[in-house]
Amino acid sequence: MIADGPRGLIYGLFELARGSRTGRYEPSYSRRMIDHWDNVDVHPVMGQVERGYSGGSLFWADGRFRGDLDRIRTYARLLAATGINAVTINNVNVHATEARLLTDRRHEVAVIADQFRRYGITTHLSINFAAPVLLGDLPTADPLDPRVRRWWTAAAARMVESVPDFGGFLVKADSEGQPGPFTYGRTHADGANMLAEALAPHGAVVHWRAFVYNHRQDWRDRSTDRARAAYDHFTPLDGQFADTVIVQVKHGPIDFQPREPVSPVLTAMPSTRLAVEWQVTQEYTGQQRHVCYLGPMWAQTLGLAPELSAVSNVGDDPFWTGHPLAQANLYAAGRLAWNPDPINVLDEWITLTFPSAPSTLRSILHRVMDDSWLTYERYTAPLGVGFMVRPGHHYGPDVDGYEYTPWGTYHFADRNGVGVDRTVATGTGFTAQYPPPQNSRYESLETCPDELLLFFHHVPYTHVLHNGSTVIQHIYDTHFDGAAQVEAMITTWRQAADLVTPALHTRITELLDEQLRSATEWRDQINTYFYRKSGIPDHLGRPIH
Ligand code: GCV
Repeated sequence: MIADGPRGLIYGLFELARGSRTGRYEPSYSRRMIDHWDNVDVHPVMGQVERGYSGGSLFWADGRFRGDLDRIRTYARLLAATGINAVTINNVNVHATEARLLTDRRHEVAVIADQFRRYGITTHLSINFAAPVLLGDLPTADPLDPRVRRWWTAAAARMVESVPDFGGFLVKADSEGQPGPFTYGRTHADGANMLAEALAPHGAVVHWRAFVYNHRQDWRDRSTDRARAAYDHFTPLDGQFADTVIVQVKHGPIDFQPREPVSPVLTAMPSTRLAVEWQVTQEYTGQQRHVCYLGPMWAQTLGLAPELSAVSNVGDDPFWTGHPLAQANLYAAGRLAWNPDPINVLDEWITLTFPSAPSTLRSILHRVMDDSWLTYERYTAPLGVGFMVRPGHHYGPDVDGYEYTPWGTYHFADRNGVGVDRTVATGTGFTAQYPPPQNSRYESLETCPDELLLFFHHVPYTHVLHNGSTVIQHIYDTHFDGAAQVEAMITTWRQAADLVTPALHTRITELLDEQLRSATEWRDQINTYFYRKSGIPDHLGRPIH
């Protein structure tokens, strides 16, 4: 039963980790980190947990430390059981109250770290790069200013007094309004190395995020491409980062969309320690109201970096993850970082979470979950174009929601065609960031994979895909199919009524109903939008509003 699923998961995994079944297990990734986006204060827009869909924070509520140590310990045990060995406890967007976790609120970090330590997990902290200024101590946060360097050295030393095995800092700098070294004309290597200098004597590290881009773009400026940004900012700095700096790179070049190519940064910085970042919390993949098992998507980046950081999907919800089946994503993140073989991960999760499941239940879960990522992809934004979500909260369809904003996530649909030209020949040149043979594979319409076509190319609606369909017909077909697949998930899940607890069955049934409502809305908005743009009817004559 999944209500005590975490318990089943924990016991089962301890057995696995001990190697009692098939011998010795060793992790493939050295550091396997979960990043919380938990706030201390309730943020007026983002709430207690930024992009959190599982209730409140395990650590803080309304500005106070919750002090529920039992729950934190149980959570630590659950994470250790999946193979996680590091946790960053607070949001990368570090606001004024959260900045004080580094200083006068560090005892809270210490208490949390005491719980994680019992399970071999080190505790890390997100910091605000301008903390010396924000906390009122200095007039500057210039990383080359000796006063600033002394400030960070002292802050790191005090943190280590409180948390002797302190893991280090996570930094989002010069990104989406967060401060950073650019303010002082310094590079990201200058900024990261300053923090590394403060932490290294204590054996602690800096995770420095590569998610740096201009979010004030003009759609007419076709030379600026958000997909290019991380590579353009970071690859010139390869070899300049200290040994204890880990540059943390989102798995795709833009922002956790359901389908993106693998970030080119992951293969372009051979002299830098890299971590790949996955978003376990389902911001763009159904917000834990939709079943969307992400193991197969993440598998695309396995082996490209020695470390993993995964954004948590856990909160104080009784099922931990809001949607009970989203536990599988948490499990997959830890498990794939331990052993990057995606084949049996979902099956393992089912075995460990439902230890006495009859084969009918196993088969039901597989039918509902196995292809759920592809199903989600079918009824949302087509062919890799991404970002057709409602602005702000990012749930549900709004094709033009971001099209006339400065965020740089355009699809460029007009009456002739759709997609972003990122070719060297006629577009932003992004394809050149890939090494051969991927660069030419993505550059050419002949070889670009269908599922990424609109990420790399602007094409007419009548463009013929490798599968023989046209772009417009593919849009109609996938959207009708995707919504129908959700209906089939509901029918399948009904058969589990007597095989799981009523509470679990009801929760999943309610969420599947919402998934169908939402998938239908996606289907109808996308199909109508592209029918009206293109004027080309569905050749099967299905209803388009
Ligand atoms: C924590 C996306 C999300 C933001 C998030 C950001 C990031 O843009 O919408 O909520 O901020 O990514 O990864 O820093």
